[in-house]
Amino acid sequence: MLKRILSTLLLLSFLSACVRATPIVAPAQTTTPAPEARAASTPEQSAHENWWRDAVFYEIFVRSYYDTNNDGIGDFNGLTQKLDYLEALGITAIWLMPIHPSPSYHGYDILNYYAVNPEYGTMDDFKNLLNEAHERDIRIIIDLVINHTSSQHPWFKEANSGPNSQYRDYYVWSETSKGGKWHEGNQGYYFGLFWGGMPDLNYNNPAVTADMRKVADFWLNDIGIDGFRVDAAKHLIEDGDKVENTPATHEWYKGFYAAYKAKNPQAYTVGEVFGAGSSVIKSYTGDQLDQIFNFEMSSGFVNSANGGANSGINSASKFALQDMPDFNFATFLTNHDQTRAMSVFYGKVDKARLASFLMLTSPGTPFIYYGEEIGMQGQKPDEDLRLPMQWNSDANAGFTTTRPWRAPAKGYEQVNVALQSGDSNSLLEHYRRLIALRNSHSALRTGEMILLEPNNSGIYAALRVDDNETILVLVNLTDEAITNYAIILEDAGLAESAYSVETLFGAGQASGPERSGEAFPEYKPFENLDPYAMFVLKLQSAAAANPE
Ligand SMILES: [Ca+2]
Ligand SMILES: [Ca+2]
Repeated sequence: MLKRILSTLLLLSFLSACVRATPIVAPAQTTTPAPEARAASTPEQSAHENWWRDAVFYEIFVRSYYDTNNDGIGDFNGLTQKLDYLEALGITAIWLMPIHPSPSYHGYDILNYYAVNPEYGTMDDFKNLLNEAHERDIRIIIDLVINHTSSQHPWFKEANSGPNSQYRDYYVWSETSKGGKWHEGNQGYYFGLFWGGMPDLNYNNPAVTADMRKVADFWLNDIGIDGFRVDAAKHLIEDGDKVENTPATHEWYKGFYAAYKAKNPQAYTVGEVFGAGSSVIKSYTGDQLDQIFNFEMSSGFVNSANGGANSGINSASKFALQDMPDFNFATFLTNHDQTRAMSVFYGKVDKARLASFLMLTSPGTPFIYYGEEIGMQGQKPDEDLRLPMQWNSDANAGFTTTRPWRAPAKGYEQVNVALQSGDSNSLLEHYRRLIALRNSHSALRTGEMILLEPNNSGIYAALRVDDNETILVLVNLTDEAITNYAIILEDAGLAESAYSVETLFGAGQASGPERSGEAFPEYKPFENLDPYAMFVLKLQSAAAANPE
């Protein structure tokens, strides 16, 4: 193992040296390694046949990450420069918010699906980023915005030229206005669920479906990205007044799934079904999209951390155990559409630690929103949820040397990567430790979850179990020490034996549970749980520890 790591490091430094010695104007000749080769290079991370089950994702708004050409706008080359930071953080995959040409700063109204936003760089810059990421075993997915285009997209401009346009049927038209979602066009009204600048595409027209499959094929197989985050996935096809989760929408994804999997079985899609909990997720998973974001779990993590009670995460986990018992979905704290977690917590770092701990020790594929790992804050308007990354205490948070597209958050001088790097008490190092722990313990990623019911609402406790190991996750969610608690292991399926305990995360030596006759008595790994104490404990039965 060590030899492999060393040789990988040598190879990486050699490759980096090659790339970095090359002038920016002439990108190094790069080839994307085949997916098989990449998978083979990280056996310790391939507990599951589908790579996304073992991944830790990081969501990035390119415009706000790092600016390398001094125009105040983040760019692909900036992100490439920060890959070492991301590798050290331990993430294994990146979701890029839209990277296509667009009239708006956020990019969710697209002008050209086959090009990249020139403000972010060239296609060669993007390919270089993709290659450099792959060299570090970091995969990249991009936003796929297919419900609508920009009203400035050539298809819509042509469609809006009149009822006889060959592209008229690419969009949804009515001769009369039918309400607020219908917008006046040339000789008719078009449907635009979000606003008039985002006309909905008409997926009842097979030509639109064929065009979007071409787009997906181009990015997956010509460019070589690893998958898509599908924007506004539930809104694809309307059925009268019903504008979400229609049977036709589900049918469309079945065809899409079959098409992209046929060419590339390891291509991944994660759908945004805003507000979805496990029961809705179930209706999309298996033959339509690989995963869906679980908003129920997200609220559970954030509410339990914020409110100091286990009811949030426990109820979300119970819904999952009922409808999606393998937790084959994506989790997160908050995303680019929501108040940042640290703002929900009014800047209380202990609560941010708790929330990230709950997410990173739970099943489901976690997505970290950029800056969350250092405790960046942000509240609406939307632009302020997506502010420049806070790299250091210099002018403009080290994001750019010129006037940024939007000023970084106030107080960045106290909250940034440079200050927190290497400080073992920082939120950033807390994230690093947790991600490293998750990456090295398959039970934390894809093990079964057994929710324990401690007799104290301030305690969260769960077992994570797979063939390799049994792990106990234990948290004091409150700001007070707790001594009055006990964990019930009755139905945990533990073997009849004494147990030794290894502390994987947290400080202190825990005592092990001991079976007494028919049952485990109430279990207290520690007599006293400090405020916000967080533990990951590996339970090993005496029988397993001392094989005959
Ligand atoms: Ca730039
Ligand atoms: Ca639609």
